Amino acid sequence: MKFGTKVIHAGIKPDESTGAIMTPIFQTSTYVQSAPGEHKGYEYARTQNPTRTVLEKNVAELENGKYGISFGSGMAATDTIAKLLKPGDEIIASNDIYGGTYRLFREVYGPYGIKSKFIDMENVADVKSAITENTKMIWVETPTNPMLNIVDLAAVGELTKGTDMIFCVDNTFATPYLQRPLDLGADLIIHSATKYLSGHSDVVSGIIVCKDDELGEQLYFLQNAAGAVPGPQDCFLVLRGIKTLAIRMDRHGENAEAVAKFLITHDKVDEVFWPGFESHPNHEIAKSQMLNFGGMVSFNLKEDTLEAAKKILTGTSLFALAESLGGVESLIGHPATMTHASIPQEDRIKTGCVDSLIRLSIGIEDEEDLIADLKKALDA
Ligand code: P1T
Repeated sequence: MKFGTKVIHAGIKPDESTGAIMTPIFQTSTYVQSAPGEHKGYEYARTQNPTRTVLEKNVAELENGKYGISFGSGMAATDTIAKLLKPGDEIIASNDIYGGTYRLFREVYGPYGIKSKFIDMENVADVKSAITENTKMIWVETPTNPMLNIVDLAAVGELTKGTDMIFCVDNTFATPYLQRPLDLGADLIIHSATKYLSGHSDVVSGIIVCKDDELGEQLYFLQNAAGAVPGPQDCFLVLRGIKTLAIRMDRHGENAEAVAKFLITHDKVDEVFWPGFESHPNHEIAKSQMLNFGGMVSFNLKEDTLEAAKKILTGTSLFALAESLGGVESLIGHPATMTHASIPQEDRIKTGCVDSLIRLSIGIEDEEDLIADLKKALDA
């Protein structure tokens, strides 16, 4: 099955009892047993839920994985992965990363004795030299949030192959339509399904995918033991969103290209961060590991002040000022004060996340309207 067919059919069958073509929302907390321990594979809804099972199978197939383990948010998925580690273990993560992931590793797991090192991963030699005998996890975001740097997944896969390090990729920005990290050597994929997978800004959800039996078993154990599971209605919404993932990502990518090419011509704009530009430091790697360059574009202003950024952030009409990304509607955000405020200013600025940096989640509206909206805000 090709990808555009898989999003609609993988892991999904009409409901056996009614023929309903859409996966029913099994809004139940428990299941009746015919005798103690005799049941239909479902005992208690923290442990299993049929709507959730379909979502987990579907996303596992989209990522070319074997196991899908879903959660109530992307952060709950990340938290579950961190629970695979023990005191003394070390995580090496991209220094340009979603602020909440940074906060979780540093502020929640740091006090439990799990160290995290945040490094620039654009050059994989730097990842190699950061590895110590305590390194147990390499955590990659690519494209990164918010600078849209690209990390060479196959090269990191070579580094971790045959070692006890877990190579985890946050594939939220790319989605399995654009990039499939398990094929390039990753052990785990995590998604904030809140974003492109669901695609309509109406649900908070997360999922992990892996191929390895032992990791799959450990993660299902943690999902049930710690219980940060998604509700069935949220699973239904993510499943429904995924059906249009391929066509949405094509349009997000085309619109992002048009917006990036417009921004680069504007006098007030200093740099535009979009992996599709030939001048992007890892453009060739992006081209080789992604189908298109995704729907995110960041840019900074020649006048690098919060005040200058605020004028743009409050000057658009179609682009709504809001956290999050990956929905059909376009959003404009200010990483320094919004999504990345939990990263200390000094560390943030080093990665390029300066006060005038503006992040756009490009929706699937008509590109002319998006460009006109940005032009109006920039010209004002
Ligand atoms: O919000 P939640 O579903 O818990 O997902 C967390 C998360 C994980 N990984 C990446 C790459 C993310 O971007 C996020 C959430 N990000 C935002 C809310 C944001 O606006 O960047």
